Amino acid sequence: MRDLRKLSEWQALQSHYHEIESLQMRDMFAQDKNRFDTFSASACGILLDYSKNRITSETFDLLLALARKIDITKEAKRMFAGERINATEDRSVLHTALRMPDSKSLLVDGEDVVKQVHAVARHAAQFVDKVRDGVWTGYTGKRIESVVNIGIGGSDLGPLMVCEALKPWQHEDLEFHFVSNVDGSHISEALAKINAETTLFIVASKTFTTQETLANAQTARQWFLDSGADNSAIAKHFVAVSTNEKAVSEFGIDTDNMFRFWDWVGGRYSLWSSIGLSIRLCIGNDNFDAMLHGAHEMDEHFVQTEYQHNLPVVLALLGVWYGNFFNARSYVIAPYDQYLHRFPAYLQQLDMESNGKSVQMDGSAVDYKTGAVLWGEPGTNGQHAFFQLIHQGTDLIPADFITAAKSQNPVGAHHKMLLANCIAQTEALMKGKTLSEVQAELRAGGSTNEETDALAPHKVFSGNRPTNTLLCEEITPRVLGALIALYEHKVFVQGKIWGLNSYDQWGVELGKQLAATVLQELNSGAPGAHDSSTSNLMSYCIDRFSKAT
Ligand code: G6Q
Repeated sequence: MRDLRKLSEWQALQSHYHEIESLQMRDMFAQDKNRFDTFSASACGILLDYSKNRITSETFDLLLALARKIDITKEAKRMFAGERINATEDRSVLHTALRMPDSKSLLVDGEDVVKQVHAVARHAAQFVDKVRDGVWTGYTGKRIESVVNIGIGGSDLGPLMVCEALKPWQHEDLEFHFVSNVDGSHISEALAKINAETTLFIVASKTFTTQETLANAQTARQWFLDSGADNSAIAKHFVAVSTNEKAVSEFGIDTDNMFRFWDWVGGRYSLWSSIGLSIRLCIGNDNFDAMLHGAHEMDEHFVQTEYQHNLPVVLALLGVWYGNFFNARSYVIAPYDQYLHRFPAYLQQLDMESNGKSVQMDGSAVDYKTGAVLWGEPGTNGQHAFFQLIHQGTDLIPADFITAAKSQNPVGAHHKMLLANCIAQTEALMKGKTLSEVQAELRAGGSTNEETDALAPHKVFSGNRPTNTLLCEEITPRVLGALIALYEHKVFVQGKIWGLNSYDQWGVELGKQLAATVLQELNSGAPGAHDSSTSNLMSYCIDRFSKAT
């Protein structure tokens, strides 16, 4: 067992924290005109400004020393080479192989996985071209107009987030729906908007055993048959993305229409694989390839770049700095880009499912905090809602602001207003507003001394609230690929520092089992032996079921 808190590098950070805890960023900026140059880095089209953090050069050196101690690059190379770093599932973790160019090769257990990846990608690309060009038609000969991706968790959040993020690249004759929730309202709302003759359903499930996805897929199939189509038409309208050929076939989908991937692709890391079929259909193969290319560039940056200029390493170290030393328990993602509105939800799964763990690789319990609660909404909306707490609440909540200099929809002055808000928020969070500044402002506005004394404390902003800004020229497929890979590797680095297996998800597996008994008893109308809360909740529902019929 590695005792993180006993490492000399960790203890040095702990003592240093007490020394710099009260330093104000506004003073550090005033004293060092080059602070931005010192604490910013660029790679793969992304500028990371991390100067508005509560760090000095010494802090940063100590954080880098921790990264060196953990030997992040060595660990990353083990992952990239296909070592079975997901020990609890005895699997390699090779989402990086999904974006390697076909000129490369990677032998894992004697197989060249890059060759396999590109063979499957070609299969998907051919299908995608046929659908987008109207060559693949529905059973009545009409071209496909609607695509419904049925999947949940990693088989939903990534594709949905990217299709939204890259909407300006969406095929103009195709519309997309994503159905994930087992709540019948989700599939019903989608089915109400589509025409069976012109719809393609993608059933996306790595295991093809996930209850919600199978229930939604069954409902979609029945709706399709009820619309007048017969079984032979299913092959034209239902395709699967899975690693489980047997279950796909049992469901009734022709395995010729199945797009494969591998158990070494984790669900939340799978958008680069066949799980990205809906993305390919949405933005086309060339744009999908550009996204892969951007991600691959970030992979290379991550393994080749020294730590102080390495974007994933820097972001990860800053997260550890606040989480473990300042005891920050949550972390905000604020994309100032409406198309990135699902990015926080996507990152929530990526980060919290990967590092929401409390045992180390060897099973020993950690005695330090691990993954933070991650949340967020696009700016400027967040400013009119939860930003109040970030500015004046009692918690320290670090935030990543993500934006682009160019808009996909340059309407009037909108984009400059968006950027002004984004930049001004980070400045305000850093500087705050002191009591004397507030008093001077109030007096200048004509307030009496009494009024000033009463109001001033409410208008004080402590400031010193850390932010990173991730700025790019434009959110293109390539930049988005790099941005996603950046966060994937940030999660990897933090997982390594905390000694976790970031690639299993036993909490999700539990959820997959838990409902079975309750469902059986709801069906039978007789709650079994449970605690009084569980029994009464079930009885309430059973009672209402009978009244409804
Ligand atoms: C992701 C998780 C989880 C998974 C879903 C769907 O890393 O494992 O979110 O993606 O539970 O699983 P299937 O793709 O197997 O249906």
